[in-house]
Amino acid sequence: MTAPVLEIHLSDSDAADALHHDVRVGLSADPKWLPPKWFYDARGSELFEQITTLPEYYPTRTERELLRRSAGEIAEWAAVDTLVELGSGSSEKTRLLLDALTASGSLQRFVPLDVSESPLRAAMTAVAREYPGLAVHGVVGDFTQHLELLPAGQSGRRLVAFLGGTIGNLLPDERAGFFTALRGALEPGELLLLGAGLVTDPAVMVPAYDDASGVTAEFNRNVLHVLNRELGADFDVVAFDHVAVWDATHEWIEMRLRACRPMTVRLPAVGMTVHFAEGEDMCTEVSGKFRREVLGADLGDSGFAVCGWWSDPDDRFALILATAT
Ligand code: AVJ
Repeated sequence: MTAPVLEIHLSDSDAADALHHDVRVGLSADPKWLPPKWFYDARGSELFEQITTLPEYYPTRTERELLRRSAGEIAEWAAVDTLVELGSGSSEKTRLLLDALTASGSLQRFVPLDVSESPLRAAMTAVAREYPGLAVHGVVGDFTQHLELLPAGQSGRRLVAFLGGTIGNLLPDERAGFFTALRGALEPGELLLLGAGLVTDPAVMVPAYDDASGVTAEFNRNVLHVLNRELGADFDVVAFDHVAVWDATHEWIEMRLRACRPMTVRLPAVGMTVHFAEGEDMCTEVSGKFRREVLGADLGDSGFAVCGWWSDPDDRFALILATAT
């Protein structure tokens, strides 16, 4: 087994600068907001893993089933020598792709990219142990910034997996920018495998983001623990209620934290004092859900051609295979 390689494009001080910037912008806006990537410290990553096992949270198990059905066909599409995974987290479902791609004989390397170093290291170690012939090359980075730094294919093509519905966390403009940047980082014939949540019944979608056992609420509030620790802030974390709403206009689930009383919060590291009115909402995540035509058009506009589409019988989630044209 070759020792895994870890490349760091996001140093602790880059991450601190980015957090400071996002907090300055988001907490001085009206309404207040924070980008969802700050959920994922070690504790937040662990809470997200718990979410994926909740009965209400259908995306993970639906996507896993779709991967099980499609992995063989995907492996037949092209001789892929590198599997890149963006926002890889635990890379749990990725094993289905790794199995199919190693069985087809062409895969040499796995490149997981994530913003959060410790879960990335854990995932790399586990994958390297389970797939002894595979080179594992992790990248600590942000998929909205570091796509051009991805290692090139060696002798064959790369398949870039962007799973879990994380594409829905980008706002429409950011999503278009992401597809264009990704297309720019790929050679013609290289592949994108995208996992995306589909628009379905709000009675199914909302509970997935507001589970009965309160794990998602704790995940949501975790961002305040991150700000308390990283910025010396004094959020009274338990004084914020978890809220999940379906926004039918934008077709996204919005997670919010609602102040249950008036509060003044100090954030010394960014020199801010922020006031919350009783009942004031701060947006912490949008999770977009998609319609087939819209995704196909977005991909086409950025230089991808859809060559495979798998969805579950209830049409709640889709896996889309696209080639760079
Ligand atoms: C992994 C980012 C796609 O939006 O469904 C889960 C994160 N947020 N529950 C999602 C999440 C609340 C998840 N993504």
